[in-house]
Amino acid sequence: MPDATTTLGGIGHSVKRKEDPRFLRGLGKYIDDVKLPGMLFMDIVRSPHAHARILSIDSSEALKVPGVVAVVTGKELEAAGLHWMPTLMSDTQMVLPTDRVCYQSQEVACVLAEDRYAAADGAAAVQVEYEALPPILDPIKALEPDAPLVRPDKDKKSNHIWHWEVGDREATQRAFDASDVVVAQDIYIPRIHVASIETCGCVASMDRVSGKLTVWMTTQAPHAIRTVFSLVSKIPEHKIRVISPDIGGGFGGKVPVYPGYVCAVVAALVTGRPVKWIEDRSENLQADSFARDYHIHAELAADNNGKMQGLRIKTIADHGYADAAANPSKFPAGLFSICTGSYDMPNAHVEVDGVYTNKPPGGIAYRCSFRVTEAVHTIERMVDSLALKLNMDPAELRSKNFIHPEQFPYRSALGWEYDSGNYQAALDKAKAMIGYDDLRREQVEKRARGELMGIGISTFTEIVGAGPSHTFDILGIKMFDSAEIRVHPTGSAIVRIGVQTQGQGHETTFAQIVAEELGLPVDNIEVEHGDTDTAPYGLGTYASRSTPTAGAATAMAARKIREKAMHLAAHLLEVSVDDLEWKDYQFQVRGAPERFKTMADLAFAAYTNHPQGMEAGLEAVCYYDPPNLTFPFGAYIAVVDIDRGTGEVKVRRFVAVDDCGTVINPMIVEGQVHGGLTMGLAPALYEQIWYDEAGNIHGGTLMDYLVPTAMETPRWETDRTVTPSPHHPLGAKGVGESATVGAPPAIVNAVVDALSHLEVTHLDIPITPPRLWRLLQEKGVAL
Ligand code: MCN
Ligand code: CUN
Repeated sequence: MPDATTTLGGIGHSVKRKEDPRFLRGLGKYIDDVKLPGMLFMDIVRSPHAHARILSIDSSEALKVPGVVAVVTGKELEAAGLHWMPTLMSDTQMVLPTDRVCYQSQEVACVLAEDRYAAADGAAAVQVEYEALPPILDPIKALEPDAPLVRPDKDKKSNHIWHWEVGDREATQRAFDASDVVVAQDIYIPRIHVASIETCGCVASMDRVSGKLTVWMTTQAPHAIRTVFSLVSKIPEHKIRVISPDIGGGFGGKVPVYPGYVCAVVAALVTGRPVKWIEDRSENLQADSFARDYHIHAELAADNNGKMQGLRIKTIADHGYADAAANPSKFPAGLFSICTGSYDMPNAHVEVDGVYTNKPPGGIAYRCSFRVTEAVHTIERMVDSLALKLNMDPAELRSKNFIHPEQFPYRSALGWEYDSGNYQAALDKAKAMIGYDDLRREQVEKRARGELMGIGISTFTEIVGAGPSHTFDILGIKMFDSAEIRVHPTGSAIVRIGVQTQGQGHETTFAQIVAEELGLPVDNIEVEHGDTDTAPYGLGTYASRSTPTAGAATAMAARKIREKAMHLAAHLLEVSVDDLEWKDYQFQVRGAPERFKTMADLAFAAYTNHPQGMEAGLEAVCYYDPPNLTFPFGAYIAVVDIDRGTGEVKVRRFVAVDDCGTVINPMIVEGQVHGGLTMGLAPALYEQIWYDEAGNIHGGTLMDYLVPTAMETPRWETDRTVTPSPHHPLGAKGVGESATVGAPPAIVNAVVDALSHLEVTHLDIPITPPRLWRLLQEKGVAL
């Protein structure tokens, strides 16, 4: 007989996803499925230049295209004071330009038409006269004193945006002076793009009767967007409704506000008709927020035994023409300062400088909670460099430096308080799964035969769950999150949460939390989110924060309900609350377990038989402000074989042991890890966006931006350890990005390991076949 928790589908059960029946049958409701009577379609004219003056924009031919209703340019927006908008990092970004464009594919004008095709024909007919200007593309050259300005509109006459540093510079210097060995490395982490299946878009509609603006949009943070819309447009917040319906992948790319959204909203207000805007694939890849683009110089100091003494990092962050990253406002370089990783690093100092260039704005997205990928890549590569220098096994070097379980809560040299961890246990498990010692022996044999095989390790620490509201905010809005639960009389319930899903399965996992806490079956619990008119205020889904914040809020709200239910139970059973205990998902009389009330009994009583003086109903709200972030971690080991004839890297095996504390749904967590690993393989071996000297984008279409398919993806071998978070009510940590953060250095370390006997100490990503083949040729080992 299944036990109570199996029937309930509570925490720890691989409940099948409630959202899948609609997705698998093609019945999801995405933005493009929103169709309103009288709806106009918008298309965008984009700049062919990376940097140019706009001499004129002639819309007359476009307006002659049958079906075209209007053309909107920056001049029109300027008249309404809407041609610039704030970014989430308090920078400014053009909605539409009035006089210059700052990157290739920048929005120049938008065309509104009766259908999508007329809009596209209209956009092609808009004539724009440009005077090309030399683009500034290299962020290092952009910092030279005589470099031309990307942003002449700014008071500061420099391409330097901000300087940020943390740690103790002098103490770190002393540690370096006193150390036996230092390894130093330049590491470039290139620009990449999330390439979610669904591109961005919106439908904006103004109801002329109620005066209410509704915007269906591909956003990961509907409430924050509504507040910012209200502040910028002066439309009262209750007259704005933002709905984030089914979303076909977010991965961070749907956190920022893009000019297209704003143009569509303005067009709906001006024309009085609903307006739909949906990006095409190249617009999505070329103009939307990108990730990474960090030029890193790192140094790691240690003593001869391999005990780390200090870490020093200097980074130039290329932010394109505007700092439109979606970081918490006090963290211009995100949580890059997690770069001391899983190691007990006594001293560290980190500096990051943000720089403007003629490229699309951004600097966060791609499944990474605020620059953690860059941090993890740096430290995991540096640890391997050190191992090579000391001629020490990289697993042994890691073990020597891990923070020990008894050191938690652990305060890092850069100021974080790690909540819990057991790094050695995860590494031991991964080593056992993959057969580490046998692989090392195999490598020796293969090397003797001239075959190139490598083993790479990454033992990373993540930092997710922003955030404690005393340090974390976005544009001043504090980063808490929320849940609201209402139990209906017949024992079913609705849960509304401030975060939402872009594919993570929240409709299932949040119901599981309530099932566990209240003893109601998961099938009877509906989860609703993404609609600002109904969901409680929350900051949205990114930075793997849903479980740490709204997950905690859901548990706490359920506990408030349980508290009230206990009083109802005491009333019904005619005992004092002190005589009751919550056991086997029921309130039982202590010592007389045959006298009990289930949550369904109590829900009914809450509406039909509640004691005089008690409020009717059974519902609760919680706004949860986490006391700390959560620090999930993992140990990954990759085995690669290099084809000496083609330079192709084949990932033969990949073992991923993750620890995200208490697991709510093991199947969903495994799915998150599988997807995350594939998104970690991608930048390691395939994906990159780069710009040529004229500022033309490369990697701006799926012809040359290589998203891995089932063909390239190895069979992931996953397992886990469980080290609960001591401060989360369920002990759970986030997991949504761990694999993307942890995987790339494991693969790079494996490739470098395969070539280490040829004096190869580092490779930048992506390690593509042509790049690697050239290196094999140089080393005289290419076939
Ligand atoms: N989970 C769990 N037990 C845990 C931790 C998480 O069962 N201990 C479950 C959660 O309940 C949730 C899922 O795993 O269903 C992910 O939870 P969490 O780690 O809290 O992350 P978020 O829900 O906040 O998701 C955001 C994260 C981010 S930031 C990116 S980027 C990313 C990712 O999720 N984007 C995704 N995974 C994605 N998966 C899909 N399908 N689509 C995206 O856009
Ligand atoms: Cu930065 S990718 Mo996720 O945090 O949405």
